[in-house]
Amino acid sequence: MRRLVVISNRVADLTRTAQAGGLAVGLADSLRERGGVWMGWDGQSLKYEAEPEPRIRKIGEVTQATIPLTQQDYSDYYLGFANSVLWPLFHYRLDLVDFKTAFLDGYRRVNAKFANALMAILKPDDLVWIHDYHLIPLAAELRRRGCQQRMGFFLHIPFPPPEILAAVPRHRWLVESLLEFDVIGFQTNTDLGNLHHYVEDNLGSWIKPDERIRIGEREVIAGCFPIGIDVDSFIAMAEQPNDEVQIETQRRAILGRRQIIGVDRLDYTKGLPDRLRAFARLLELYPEMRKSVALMQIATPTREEVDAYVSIRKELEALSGEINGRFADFNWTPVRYIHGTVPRDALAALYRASPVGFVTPLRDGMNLVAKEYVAAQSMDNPGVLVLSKFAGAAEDLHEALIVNPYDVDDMARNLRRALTMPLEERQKRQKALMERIRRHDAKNWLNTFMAALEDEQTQPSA
Ligand code: ADQ
Repeated sequence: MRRLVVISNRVADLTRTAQAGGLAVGLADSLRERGGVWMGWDGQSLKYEAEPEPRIRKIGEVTQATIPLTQQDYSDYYLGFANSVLWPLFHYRLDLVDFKTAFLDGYRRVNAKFANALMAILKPDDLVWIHDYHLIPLAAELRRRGCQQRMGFFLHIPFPPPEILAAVPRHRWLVESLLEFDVIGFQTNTDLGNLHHYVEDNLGSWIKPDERIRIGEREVIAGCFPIGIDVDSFIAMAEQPNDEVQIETQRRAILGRRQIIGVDRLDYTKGLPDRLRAFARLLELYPEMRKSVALMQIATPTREEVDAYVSIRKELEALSGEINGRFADFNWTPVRYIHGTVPRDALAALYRASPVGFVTPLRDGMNLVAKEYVAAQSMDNPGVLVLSKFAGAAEDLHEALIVNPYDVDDMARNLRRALTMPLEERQKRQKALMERIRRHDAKNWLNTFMAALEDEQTQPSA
């Protein structure tokens, strides 16, 4: 088996169990299984000015190679181009894009830095798999340095329609850089279709009947590879008794209360304010629900140096206070808003103890929380997943209650439907959803992407 070298902006700590962030979770699950090298920023050090050597550490079958960034890199590349330009742009939020030429320069500089560090590690026979919007120009940088290895790219977030992409300066350069990969993977057919439209309209490339993109003399495989979770290990975690969660669940059972759960990174793409409003609307429209239901929203802080993240945090704190102020009673708190990260075993137990999983992003590449919620349910008495139609997961998880995350009334009605759904219907939906998350699990994601990457019919560019 050829050695797999994975590169992502940040390398997850494989020794920790609490991990917030879909890329870290998805990749860690897949890499532990196959082994290989994982290179990226260590997520912490910002001190070195000189070009550093990667720091190497072996954890199980995975060799981690980490490089530090400078403060300037962090500001321009990470907070700047990646998270103030590409992240909002790719999530269709042009109103939040904050473009500066210095950000673009930083983005190119750090991609060049990653390429230099990689050149010291790569062996001729390696398969190179690069992840996410931070590193789109990395293949081009590596090719410039003479790299001939097969290179794949997976985009964890959505790929926007051409008319949105066209709003950012140098969008053509960005897509041309993307096309330097041999294999480009997307979460959904919608994302893949958006790339097809862009290359046909702007680059004069064409899509062959076998779906490969023809650019001059080269061919690129672009496909849909929906990411999944390690279903069995999640089930095992959910089935393990967790004392703290169990005590809390028993208390709720005595009081005749049921829990709706939301779990997210605290991000403006996740639709959190309207999710809270929808819960309040449920209490308004159906007063009989008061005191019999509560919303637990767990939100991990991320990217707090970016202004848009500071405002979403304030908005949520105010909203949860407002809803509690309006509806709470001396013995009932409608919204429990937890600003933090929960260990994965506790998370699994919490999903299992919640009759409704409420997942309402305004736009999301896939959304692994939706899949984790399904995996955690017991077949005897499963909960119901209420899922946004704009999550990539909705392209497959048809048996969830699919909602419009911009329509508060629609979400409130579906919450009620979920809370009053007969057991037989819940079981039927759960069975179908479980089959779907098994079909597209972490292993399948890795294997299908690897099969495309190992397909030698596509020649790397000279
Ligand atoms: P994210 O935007 O981070 O991922 P998601 O797919 O939902 O979104 O993954 C989040 C992961 O972090 C889940 O495994 C979840 O359990 C965990 N997590 C989130 N909040 C947590 C908390 N408060 N405590 C503990 N754990 C928490 C990006 C894309 C997604 C895509 C993934 C994978 O934005 O669309 O599904 O990558 O490709």
